[in-house]
Amino acid sequence: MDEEQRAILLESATRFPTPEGVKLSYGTSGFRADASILSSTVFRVGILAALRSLKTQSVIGLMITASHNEVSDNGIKIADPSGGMLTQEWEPFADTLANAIDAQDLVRLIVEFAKKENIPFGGVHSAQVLLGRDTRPSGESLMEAARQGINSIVGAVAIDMGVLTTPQLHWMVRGRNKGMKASEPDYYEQLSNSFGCLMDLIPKEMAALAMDEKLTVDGANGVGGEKLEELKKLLNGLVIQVRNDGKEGGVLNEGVGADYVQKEKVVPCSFGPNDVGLRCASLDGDADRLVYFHVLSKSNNKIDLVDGDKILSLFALYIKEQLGILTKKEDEEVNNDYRVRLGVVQTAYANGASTDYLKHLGLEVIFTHTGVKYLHEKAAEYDIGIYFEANGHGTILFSEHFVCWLEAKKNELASISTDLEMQKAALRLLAVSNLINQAVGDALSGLLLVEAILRHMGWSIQKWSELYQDLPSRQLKVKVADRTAVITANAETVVVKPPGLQEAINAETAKYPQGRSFIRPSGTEDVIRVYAEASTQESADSLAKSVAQHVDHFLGFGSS
Ligand code: NG1
Ligand code: ZN
Repeated sequence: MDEEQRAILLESATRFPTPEGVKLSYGTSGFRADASILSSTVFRVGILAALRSLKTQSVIGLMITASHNEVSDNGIKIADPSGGMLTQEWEPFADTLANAIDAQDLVRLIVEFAKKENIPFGGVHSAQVLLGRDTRPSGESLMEAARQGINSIVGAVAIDMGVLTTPQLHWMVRGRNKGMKASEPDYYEQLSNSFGCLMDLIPKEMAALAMDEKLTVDGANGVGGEKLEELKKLLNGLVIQVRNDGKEGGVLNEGVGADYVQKEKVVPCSFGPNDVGLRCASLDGDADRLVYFHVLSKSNNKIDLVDGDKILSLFALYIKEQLGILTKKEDEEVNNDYRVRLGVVQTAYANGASTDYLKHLGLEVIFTHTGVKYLHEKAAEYDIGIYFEANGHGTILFSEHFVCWLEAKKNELASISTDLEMQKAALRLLAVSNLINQAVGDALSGLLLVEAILRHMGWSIQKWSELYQDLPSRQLKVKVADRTAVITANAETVVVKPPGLQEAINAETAKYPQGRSFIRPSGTEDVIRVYAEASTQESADSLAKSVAQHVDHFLGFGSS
């Protein structure tokens, strides 16, 4: 790095002093904190994104969102060239940069890191960073901080894509790096075309059924609602009504959104007695999570939640069915020697009943740490990897090798086989691979796939929900003095430190039939999360409460 570059960095960094006494960590998905203290972090992540672009010689994404957190928070994360999350290898550097004490320290760290990573400054390729933000009021000024960070790397170009859902930005980064058309209209076109394909391939007997075409969506008063309004103009055979689109003054994530609906299991604002039985869906603040629900009764606000685990189960069932048709042995003319590897990835938060259900289907189920980056990485090891967190964050990954095989198969079938069902199965799987976001979990593409599959099966939301019965569960948060004092193992199901805490959890769990409980430090909030499951809601509540009391006793002050 030359003197001029150093001087520019030093000058711009002095404009973004760090707030006193704040230590930030890149966490489960980027940095998150109260928006008022984030400018310097966002500025520094802008620099990081430009460096990552130089290193990879590819387009990098930078998204400003705090997803499901309250509106006063904001956050920032990086999309790598594949469209996935920033490589975990660079996370420690992100932490170091964010916590550098002053401008001099920051520049010293950048120089050191750039040398270690051999980052090519001043080469033929300049850095390119795509920027997106959700609808949080703080987004605009944070975007400016990000731009200044990027611009302090000589030659770097910041391309502002404006207000987007998180998955749209990831999709664009992936598309650009693959040389594909990847604008916002391209996104809508790809989703609506592949949805149209799936709808055209619905078996005749199902297409003839009188199904409810209407879906009512809670937009969390965030970006998802307005983007869905765009998308729905291009859809045939599906009528979408968006509520909580943020235009009527509702507050982002306040009493609305996928996180609220999934954790509280009650109707979001602006849903009520008149909606009993309707098929409803809820997005989170940046539209990367999706859950479904239906209102149970006119007399209270209870819902039947159809969470990420059940979305996963629906997808798995459909994919397995299509693969079964495609690779059936009866057709002698077709070469069926390829064994397709289908994997399903969950976390410890997956409802135990969903895991049992998936295993009964004969599927390979794998567990990873919480956080999509871990699930995504695992799912990418399969020909088709389906991953979902219970909170509605997930997607289906198709390996490039498998998509090529599928293309070839489709052509082979069209020329030599008279088996129309096999041809349709190949076309359906190809359409799914185009519809469902390959970069990251995406509520909008997930929603279209759910809708197409329900139509394919001829199922109402009630029928879908009956796939299996969730075990009652409860989640709590406990504020502690230092959440890093908790160390876990076995995909976060066992506490290793502090000593004695796991034994206390075991003793509580043993008191309840079908009891299961675990704790882990949150990666996005300064809390310890407690999860409990048991045969009745009362037992799950009581188990969660006693485990939370142990956490409080071992580690800190006050629980909520
Ligand atoms: P943390 O705060 O680490 O629990 C939450 C979710 C994750 C993931 C991330 C990123 C729960 C229990 N945890 O992480 O699953 O979605 O946010 O958005 O829902
Ligand atoms: Zn989100």
